[in-house]
Amino acid sequence: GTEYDFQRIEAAWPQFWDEQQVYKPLDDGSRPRRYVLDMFPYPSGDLHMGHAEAFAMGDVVARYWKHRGFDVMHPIGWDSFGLPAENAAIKRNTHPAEWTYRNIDTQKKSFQRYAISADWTREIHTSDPEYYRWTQWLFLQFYKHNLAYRKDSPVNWCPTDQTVLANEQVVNGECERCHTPVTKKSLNQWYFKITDYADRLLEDMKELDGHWPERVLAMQRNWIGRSEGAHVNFVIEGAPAEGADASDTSGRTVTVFTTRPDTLYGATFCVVAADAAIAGEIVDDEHRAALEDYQENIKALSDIDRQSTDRKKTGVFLGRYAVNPLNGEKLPVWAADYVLADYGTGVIMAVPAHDQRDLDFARAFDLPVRVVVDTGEEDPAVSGVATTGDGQLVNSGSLDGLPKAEAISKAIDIVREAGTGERHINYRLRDWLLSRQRFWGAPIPIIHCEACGEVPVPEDQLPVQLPENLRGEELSPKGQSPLAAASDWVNVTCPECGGPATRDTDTMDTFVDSSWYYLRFASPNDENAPFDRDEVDRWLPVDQYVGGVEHAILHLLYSRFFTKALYDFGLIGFQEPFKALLNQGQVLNGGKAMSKSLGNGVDLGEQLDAFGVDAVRLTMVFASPPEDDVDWADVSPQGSQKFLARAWRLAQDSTAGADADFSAGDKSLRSVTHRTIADTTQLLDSGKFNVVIARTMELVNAVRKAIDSGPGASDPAVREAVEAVAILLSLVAPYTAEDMWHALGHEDSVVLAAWPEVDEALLVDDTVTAVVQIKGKVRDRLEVAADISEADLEAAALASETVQRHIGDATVRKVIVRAPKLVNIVV
Ligand code: ANZ
Ligand code: ZN
Repeated sequence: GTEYDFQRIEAAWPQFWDEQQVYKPLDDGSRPRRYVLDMFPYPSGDLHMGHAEAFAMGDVVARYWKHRGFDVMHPIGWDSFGLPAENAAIKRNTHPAEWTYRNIDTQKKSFQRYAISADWTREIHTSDPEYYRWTQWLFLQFYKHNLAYRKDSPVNWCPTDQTVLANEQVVNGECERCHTPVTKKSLNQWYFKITDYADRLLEDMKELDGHWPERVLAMQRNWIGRSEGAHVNFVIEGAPAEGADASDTSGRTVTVFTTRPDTLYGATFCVVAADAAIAGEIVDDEHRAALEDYQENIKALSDIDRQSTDRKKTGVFLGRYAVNPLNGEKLPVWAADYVLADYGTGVIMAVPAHDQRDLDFARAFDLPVRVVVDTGEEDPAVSGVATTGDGQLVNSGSLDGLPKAEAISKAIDIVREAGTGERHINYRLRDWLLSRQRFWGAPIPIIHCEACGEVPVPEDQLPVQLPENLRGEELSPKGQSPLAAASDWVNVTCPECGGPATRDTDTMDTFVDSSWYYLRFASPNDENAPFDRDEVDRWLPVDQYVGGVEHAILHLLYSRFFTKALYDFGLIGFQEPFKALLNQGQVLNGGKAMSKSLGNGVDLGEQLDAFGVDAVRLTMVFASPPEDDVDWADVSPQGSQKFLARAWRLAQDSTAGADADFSAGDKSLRSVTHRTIADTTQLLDSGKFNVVIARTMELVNAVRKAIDSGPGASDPAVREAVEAVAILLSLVAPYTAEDMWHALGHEDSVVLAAWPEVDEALLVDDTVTAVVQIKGKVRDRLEVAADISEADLEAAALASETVQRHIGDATVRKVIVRAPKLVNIVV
């Protein structure tokens, strides 16, 4: 065709790419391997602007590395278990699989139109029995290694979704999906013991430094929340000993976690979490009713509310006193909500002078405030502001005079020697609550037998398949898993004793599915194992992972935990799954995230219809650095389309044949081309994709100029430059680039084209701008060789049409030449 027609081009190449299997890795060891992975999509309906951006970024990397001679694996699959499918099925009286697999069909077509360089032969679905069989198998490995266990615990409960939520799924006290305020409920739940890995998860982040976004590392560090301090034992006088009858009065030893053992002399009361079992165990009879009232009142509060500094402090006295092991002082014991049951030991020593929360509490209940670190600031009892900085210890017996750090060490020594405490490192990280009372997930492969207890489903009986006959309302949660109602499915014989037994009816958090999928891509059809060790050794870890910052904590932390555990099980040979991480920005519209309620959504399909895939992709990449947001209101897909047409036209115009000798081409265009390749190579290596597009645009302008008013369309340098343009464009505009490549006479795909080699000699910046003055006025500027002779420069100046026009009829009296920068003509 003679006009740039994106519809024709989009129709022309997909079949060719398929036939040539251009996106399938060779996997023959002839090239070094690289693994590029986009966070796999949830099949929510159809591709949207967010996918379009994320996948455009990942594709730049995958395609670039391929040009650079790597054997690239760039797989794609579906995170296809999850609540939306189930809710849709309930509403439409169908099975979640129907909604899920229909969405996958639609979305896959869109992905293919969007021309991601994905190897579709490796496509996986986490909701396929062929996949979740191995999710279950992996669960059993965790179980066998004592990393999966059940316990009764207060859990976050969404009354609307009727399901348990992980802490992370509670956002500002609300269910992240339906925004219902979350309540607490005590349930027997499955957990993964991720806390065993807290230290390694933290420690190994060193390897990721510089390769992952700093803010993601910071978020993970914060989530793991390592605190150094001490455990110190206090005896609560008169309370029953642990496990003893309520009538026992021998005293209860409780342990507090403190990061400030130096302030032990400043403790003026103790606080237990009001909802911790211990509160009810130690309270005296007189105060029991008040405690129970209080417990009822705080039930609905989220941890965030409870710890909020603007909320008025509340609590109840328990009628007991705890003995400070350092000085024997008796401290009143309170129960309050600002102390959390599941952090540290759930009991604290309160030091109001040096901890703001304790100070607020002390002021609310008129408890004493005693300064033990003199920081030189105003007395907290007066100012209402706790002092937390360094200073000299006072009112602290043998600690007096020491600075904070030394006092911390010494206090720990003292309690350790007295047998009443020890150094302790505490983590904020909790074990991973993985069971869900929902249908559309991988069933937990455990059988409960009255005689044998928990019995793992024998591996040869995996997968434990979801029942296929449940529909609509039968799937709706009723406080227990919908699976519990499927009695045919639930009732089984015990694999150990053959007696009657029941299946576990919980399904796994879908984060379990996504914690190992990157391994499955190495051998997606393996029927004997979750993954083939040899393939995994060849391809993993992932060289470049691409996805949204919304997964900064959970998915990445869980995947890192899985990798470490599988390493410990001897199943893989590395401990970090993702060597490098790119968080692409969001696509906004009018400066705001697109949303239904704002009515500012942009439909990707409409954009693709109007401007073509390549123009949309190019716009995404050109708009900003990959990690920044793109505001669709500020960009111009029309402009991108025009640019693509201009670039495409160059390939139509260039007439030098495939056998052209580039070295014979026009030198100045050649140096622009080679400078562009050298610079864009560096820019790509450092992730500045938007600048690569800008440089490609400049190169296109230079070629146009060379064709129209330079050496002309047949110059080999023009062909060389157009080839470079096609290869650069193939990173973001695969259809246009392929069409250009073939217009240039190539028969293979541009996807497979080698990255152009830079001729260093052409990079030497050997032209300069010479200024031509007539009677002292600048009249022209000439691009000349840096080593031009005075005579040549004078001749070039006098030959300039502009200069001749200015000289007119006048006689040239004198020409002063200062090569290579200046020519001064005196007339
Ligand atoms: C006495 C003290 C004095 C404290 C002082 C701090 C400052 P991070 O750093 O977050 O680990 N704490 C311990 N367990 C708690 C719980 N379950 N709920 C609420 N607060 C709890 O915080 C550790 C500090 O938080 C601990 O050190 C404890 O107060 C409090 F000048 O002990 B500290
Ligand atoms: Zn049994």
